[in-house]
Amino acid sequence: MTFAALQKSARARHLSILGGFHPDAGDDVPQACRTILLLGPDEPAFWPVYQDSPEALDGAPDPMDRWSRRVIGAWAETLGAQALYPFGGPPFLPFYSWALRSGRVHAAPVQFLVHDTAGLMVSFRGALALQAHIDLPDSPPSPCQTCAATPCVTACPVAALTPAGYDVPACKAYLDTAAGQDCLTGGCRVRRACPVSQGFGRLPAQSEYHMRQFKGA
Ligand code: B12
Ligand code: SF4
Ligand code: SF4
Repeated sequence: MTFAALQKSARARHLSILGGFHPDAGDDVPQACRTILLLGPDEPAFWPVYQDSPEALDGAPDPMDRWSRRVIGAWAETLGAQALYPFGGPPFLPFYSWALRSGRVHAAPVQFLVHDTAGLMVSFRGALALQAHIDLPDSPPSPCQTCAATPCVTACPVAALTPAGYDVPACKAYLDTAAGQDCLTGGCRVRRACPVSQGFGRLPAQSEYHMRQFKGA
């Protein structure tokens, strides 16, 4: 089983392997796991396919998390792997730390995660814990190294998300205002300001789904 073959299988499920790592004793991963692969939506193909799924149409809560359990869970079974999810807590599995371990994802100046192709729009639907050692491609450097303008630092209209931290109540309060409808329906302006995010193909409707979930949380 090669990384390329697994990436092809991920894409067939409208997912993408955004990074991976070979765990050591310090990583909080399942026993006997030799490779962790982090899975995110394959953009822009993911959203229209998800919208036609039974989970998106049945009106029950947490449709995207249920979609993830079904699709990633079934794939893991065929691989003899364990499926792991970023939701379902607390306690939560340490996806933020795992993302950093992959070397494909870095902490942006505003602390959110930034990926070499997804930018600040990076997000995870789950992970596969495999017993096999899968050779992983080399990781490119962080895009922040060559981003002189750092637009993420000043993009939040109410300075709720800056290098000083994330003021969640201030962010949510802004989402309730008329001016905040742009963040609510189009996605966080900080995440959108990143030039790497802009080339990723995340659809505004998908951002709106997540922003409404976040606002209601
Ligand atoms: C709780 C949580 C939140 C909380 C608190 C965030 C926080 N301060 O940590 C709230 C509700 C505020 C939140 C909001 C959002 N979150 Co959130 N969140 C989580 C969640 C479920 C658990 C985090 C956790 O406690 N992990 C357990 C600890 C023990 O392990 P760890 O994560 O490795 O711990 C590290 C982090 O906590 C990190 N850390 C410490 N302080 C901070 C502060 C910030 C701002 C961040 C990002 C990280 C961070 O340091 C720890 C050690 O390395 C993770 C998924 C996960 N399972 O990790 C997503 C996750 C971090 N969130 C994510 C996302 C997408 C969002 C939203 C953008 C959702 C949306 N609307 O689309 C929003 C932000 C709204 C916006 N402005 O756009 C993504 C990452 C996105 C990114 N590019 O960074 C994750 C990985 C979920 C996913 N499925 O991909 N989230
Ligand atoms: S805007 Fe620039 S500094 Fe900010 S996360 Fe994106 S690449 Fe990094
Ligand atoms: S969603 Fe809007 S208010 Fe909240 S952190 Fe992002 S830019 Fe700021």
